[in-house]
Amino acid sequence: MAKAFSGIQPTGEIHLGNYIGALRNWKPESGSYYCVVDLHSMTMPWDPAEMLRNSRSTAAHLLALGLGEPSRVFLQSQVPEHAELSWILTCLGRMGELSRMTQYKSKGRGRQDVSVGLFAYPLLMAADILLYGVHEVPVGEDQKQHIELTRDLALRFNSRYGPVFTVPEPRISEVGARVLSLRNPQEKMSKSDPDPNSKILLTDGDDVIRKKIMTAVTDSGREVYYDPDEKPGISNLLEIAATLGGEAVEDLAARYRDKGYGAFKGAVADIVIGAVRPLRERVLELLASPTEIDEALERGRSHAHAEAGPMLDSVKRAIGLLVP
Ligand code: AQP
Repeated sequence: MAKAFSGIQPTGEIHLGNYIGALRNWKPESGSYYCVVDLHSMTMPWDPAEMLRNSRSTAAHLLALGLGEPSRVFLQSQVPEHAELSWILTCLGRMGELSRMTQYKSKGRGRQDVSVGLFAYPLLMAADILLYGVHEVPVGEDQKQHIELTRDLALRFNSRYGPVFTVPEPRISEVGARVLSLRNPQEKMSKSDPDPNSKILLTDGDDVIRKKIMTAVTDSGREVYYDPDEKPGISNLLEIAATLGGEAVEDLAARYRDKGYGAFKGAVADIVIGAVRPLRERVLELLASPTEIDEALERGRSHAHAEAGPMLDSVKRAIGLLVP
């Protein structure tokens, strides 16, 4: 398995979209790094106490998934090479290509009151990835464009200054790459959505999960089949249950085609509860042990720094900066 890098923002609690789209594809391979990208979560206004709480909690989720060993989990802000390489890439990136990023277009374009960080953060994301020389970046569909930018920057740098960077590939699942909000299946499930019923958290109890699924917004009609345009709500539930239950979407849809939405939603709830319960138990156990989290983060920081430092030195030598 190729070594991988990926990151997650501490902008709220981890939800099923994060798990299905990204985390379940993160493997604890030696040489892989999984990062709580706290600097990314500063692109929108933030609350310092929440930032601290969410950073630890996000790290606890990653550790509970077994990603701390032999791969590493660390906090982005604790490895200063990320911010430093980001500046170098800021001078290589172009206004035009950053203006085309859909996340910036949806949240910030045309507004004067958003941060410069919202425009520039894909360059920080490129720095995160390129520091570790990885081939693979397992992410959800919404990050595809940012990985393409990362590839362009790596190729541009290598052709101007010499072959320093590995050019990474996105790794995106075919099913479940874009899990949708349970309240509005036109939007993706998102940590920063203020409606708690829009998302299932990995720490939600069985009853809460069942209630959120039973009340999920679905489409008109009563037949269960997969059609993301005509039936986005039902298709979303099909994708969720198929990925977690290890079944093909078509087989699941065929079994419930004529059984009505109520029976189908009940079955989806059973599958989700069965998948989330063991994760929740591990996360809660770890959250009760902050010293264990901090010690794992310190080990992660030290490994990440040991790898990122020499890479940044190579970049600096290539571009004509004096390395002390
Ligand atoms: N709904 C989703 N379906 C599939 N994958 C998803 N990811 C995020 N949402 C979905 C993937 O999870 C990883 C971490 O992404 P993130 O930290 O940006 O998560 P978020 O929930 O999108 O967080 P925010 O703060 O709410 O961000 P915005 O406001 O931008 O939506 C990534 O690999 C991502 O693809």
